[in-house]
Amino acid sequence: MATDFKSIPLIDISPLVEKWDDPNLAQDDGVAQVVRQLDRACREAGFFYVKGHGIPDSLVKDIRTVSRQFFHLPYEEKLKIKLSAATGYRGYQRVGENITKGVPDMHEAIDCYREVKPGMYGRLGEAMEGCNKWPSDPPNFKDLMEEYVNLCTDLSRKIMRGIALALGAPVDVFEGNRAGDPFWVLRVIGYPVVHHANGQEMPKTETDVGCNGEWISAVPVPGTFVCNIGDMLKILTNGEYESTLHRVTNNSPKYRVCVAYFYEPNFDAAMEPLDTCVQRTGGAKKFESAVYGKHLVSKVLTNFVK
Ligand SMILES: O=C(O)CCC(=O)C(=O)O
Repeated sequence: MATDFKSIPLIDISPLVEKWDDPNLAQDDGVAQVVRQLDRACREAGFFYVKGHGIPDSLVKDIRTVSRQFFHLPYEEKLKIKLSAATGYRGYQRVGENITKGVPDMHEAIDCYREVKPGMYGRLGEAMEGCNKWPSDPPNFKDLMEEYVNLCTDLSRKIMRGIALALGAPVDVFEGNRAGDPFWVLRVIGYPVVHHANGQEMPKTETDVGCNGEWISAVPVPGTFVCNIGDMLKILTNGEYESTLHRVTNNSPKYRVCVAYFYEPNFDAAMEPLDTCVQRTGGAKKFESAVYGKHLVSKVLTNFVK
């Protein structure tokens, strides 16, 4: 549970990234130190920065550039890849089309998911069936994003190995039937500048993380990624780790882009508290079993203005 943290921890995960498939991972001193830091960050903040992640800065820079280039295109051009039920909820959405907790979000975005072939998950997966909608302009957008997704998926698997050890669970507890075939989500998000009635722009803030009724700013730290815990990990850990409320406001005088990658369980996996975590939290399951795909579909079906 997020407690009284004052800043978001920064963890150098390079020992874990280097040794993630070493059979003696749990015995390595460097890895053990990373594991302790992950555990503390997940327990106290629900958020952490990672450095030493191995994803090249040059790729991150290119991802940022093509995202800006896409959002800069005329609206009619962006609409060529418009998101709808027929596209499996993949593609472009205009500012205000996405709704969070009943309130329209002040952003435009391209939503992408692991692709779903017809019939792959039966009735459960029908709403998400489809291929991603990539723009033809900029021409290298699709290749760059696919490369980025692959690297983020590999990196997330490594971090989840560290989190498995932090929980005292088998190192591969988040693989196989749980998340061996992760249903990743990628959101390429653009936040326009918000002008106020008197024409003034507000002072710059970034992503904020909630702690005891206050907001802590997640300022960008070069060479790092900000990671946060999602609802599925909260269930799996029987509430040992909790997802922390956060908000994003673009009060800067510049258009802001964020390419958010979400590492999710297998689409058809039943999420329920891990035995290890149930034992560590008093022996009673605090959450009912929930199929991830069902949770996702109900969210997606209520996420957009009609
Ligand atoms: O724009 C950001 O910095 C983060 C986006 C985010 O948290 C989200 O899409 O859930």
